[in-house]
Amino acid sequence: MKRYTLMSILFALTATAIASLASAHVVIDSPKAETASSFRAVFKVGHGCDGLPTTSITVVVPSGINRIKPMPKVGWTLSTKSEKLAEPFEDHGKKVDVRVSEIMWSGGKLEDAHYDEFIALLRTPASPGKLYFKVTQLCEDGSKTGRWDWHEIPGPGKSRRDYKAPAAELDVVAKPK
Ligand SMILES: [Cu+2]
Repeated sequence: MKRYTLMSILFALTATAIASLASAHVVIDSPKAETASSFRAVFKVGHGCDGLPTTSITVVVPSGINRIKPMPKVGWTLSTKSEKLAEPFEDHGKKVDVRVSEIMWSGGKLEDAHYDEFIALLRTPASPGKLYFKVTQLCEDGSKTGRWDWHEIPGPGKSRRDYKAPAAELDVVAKPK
């Protein structure tokens, strides 16, 4: 009887672990940052596309983030897209009028059974609020392809948990004075 109860508990724990893995999606680790601060955004990739290995990760940088530097990754090709800023800003005494608007790591292979992280260092905006990074995950194995568009941004009164493919969220909170 005692043994049976323990088995039930173990089974329940395993079920919970699987459920939380399934909802892992692509998320930012510890997604809370202070305004006007440096933040190391770690995009956690918890699974492939229906069993297929991940071959590229593209992150759209939300407006409000004018400074972001992606970390190169061994085995992956790093590329970025930039756009002109409406309002230039100063950095280390120099005028900056472009920002990185998209980051892509491609050409690698992350098996569905494995886990990896894609990292960028960014400067958070001066005003608080939630930022959403749309992530596109492409998968390929031979002739089979798959994709996840982590693009959904919660509407009023909803949270990312209400969506099947939510965008990666970063909560920017006011820096304590
Ligand atoms: Cu998931």
